[in-house]
Amino acid sequence: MKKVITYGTYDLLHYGHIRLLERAKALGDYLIVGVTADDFDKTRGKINVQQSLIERIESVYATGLADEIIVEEYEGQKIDDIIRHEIDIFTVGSDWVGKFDYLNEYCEVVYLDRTEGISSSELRSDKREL
Ligand code: C2G
Repeated sequence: MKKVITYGTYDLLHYGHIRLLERAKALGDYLIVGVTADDFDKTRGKINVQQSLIERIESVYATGLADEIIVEEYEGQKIDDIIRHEIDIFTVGSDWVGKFDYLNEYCEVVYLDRTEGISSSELRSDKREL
């Protein structure tokens, strides 16, 4: 069984996220999605996340694409997860090209094309204008 893992905040879940999850799922047989904890997002500069961790997990769950959902809480967790869950493929959108090459030591790394024209940041600013 080929196991795939991907990570993200998934704030205000949109079709860019869904397309990413669909293609991640298609890379293997079992998809694990790591949803970032609020505190972890703050440490990596994401300070304007609108939805709580539970809401973001529920959105990912509702896509029906994740076989398992975990929470990403600390820097360096990806390596631990890949080892613990015996992951074959780590995947993430192309906005991260090169950033996760260090994981090649532990599994295959695949960058999927990011969907143009949609982002959580834009949705957050639209919300502010309402
Ligand atoms: N994504 C995409 N197209 C978009 C927006 C996002 O393909 N228009 C992808 C991102 O590349 C990522 C996933 O959807 O693979 C989740 O995006 P975010 O919620 O913005 O998460 P991100 O900050 O990219 O976190 O440890 C966290 C991960 O490194 C990724």
